[in-house]
Amino acid sequence: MTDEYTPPKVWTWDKESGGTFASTNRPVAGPTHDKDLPVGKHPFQLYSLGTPNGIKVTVLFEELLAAGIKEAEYDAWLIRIGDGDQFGSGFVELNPNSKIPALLDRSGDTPTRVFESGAILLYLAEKFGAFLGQPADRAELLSWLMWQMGSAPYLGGGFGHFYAYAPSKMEYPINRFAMETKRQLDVLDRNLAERRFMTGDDYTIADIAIWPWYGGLVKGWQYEAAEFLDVESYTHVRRWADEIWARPAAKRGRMVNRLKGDDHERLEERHDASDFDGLDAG
Ligand SMILES: N[C@@H](CCC(=O)N[C@@H](CS)C(=O)NCC(=O)O)C(=O)O
Repeated sequence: MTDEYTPPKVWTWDKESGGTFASTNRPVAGPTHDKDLPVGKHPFQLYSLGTPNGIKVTVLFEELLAAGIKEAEYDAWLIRIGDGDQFGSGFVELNPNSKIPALLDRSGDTPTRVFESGAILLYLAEKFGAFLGQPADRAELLSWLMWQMGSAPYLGGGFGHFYAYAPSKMEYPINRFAMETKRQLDVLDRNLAERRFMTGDDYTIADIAIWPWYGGLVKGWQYEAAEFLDVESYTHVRRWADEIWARPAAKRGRMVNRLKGDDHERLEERHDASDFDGLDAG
């Protein structure tokens, strides 16, 4: 592959693009095969994977349960995106966008689907009136939640893709997205220099949304890029990331639907609180 490319008049899908995930990427939506989703005993059925977008939701579920909200019991089923599970007919019915996480709320008379991790966080937090912070800070909460949803694709789909997953290292996109990722880390660092959590003194779904991506980055969990991005220099983000990591619910949430890591620090599926027995976060 060379760096030079002359785009044709009309783009067509005539070859795989290469790189990690190339085999499952397609330019069309919809299911590729018939497959029903499994359903467990709890009100909430989560279909996910232990990536940062998935971890947001499992951390919130574990926090809700830790706060004594028993109605937030959930089954977390594993969706192997590398194998194309997100294109099964049952999954596409829940999320026409074929991406984890997807949630089915079976607690009411009519099952309700929710897709997009930010929507799932807001849906659950509003349903249970928890992790929303002070009413006076609601605009901040929404702003930082939407900031995360809009910003992380530059970190993941931009920086992470070209630094870690693309078939070759290309200077232009790595430079462009490293610059943007560092700018975003600085945005967070400046906010967290003034506040304990993203919206103030309260730990909210804004923190839960941002932590798996940017907390994970400064903790060295993402793309083996800690040194390259000099994450050590974002001292306030590191302080905040450590404070969240000290929460048992964050540790449990990060274990759920996780494929990588030692067996004692991951749980491929979660159906009961006792599933964590004997595990530790490493
Ligand atoms: N904006 C979506 C993004 C979800 C997303 O990108 N999920 C990835 C894993 S982290 C996925 O399912 N990828 C499968 C694919 O692209 O085929 C959200 O926040 O829920």
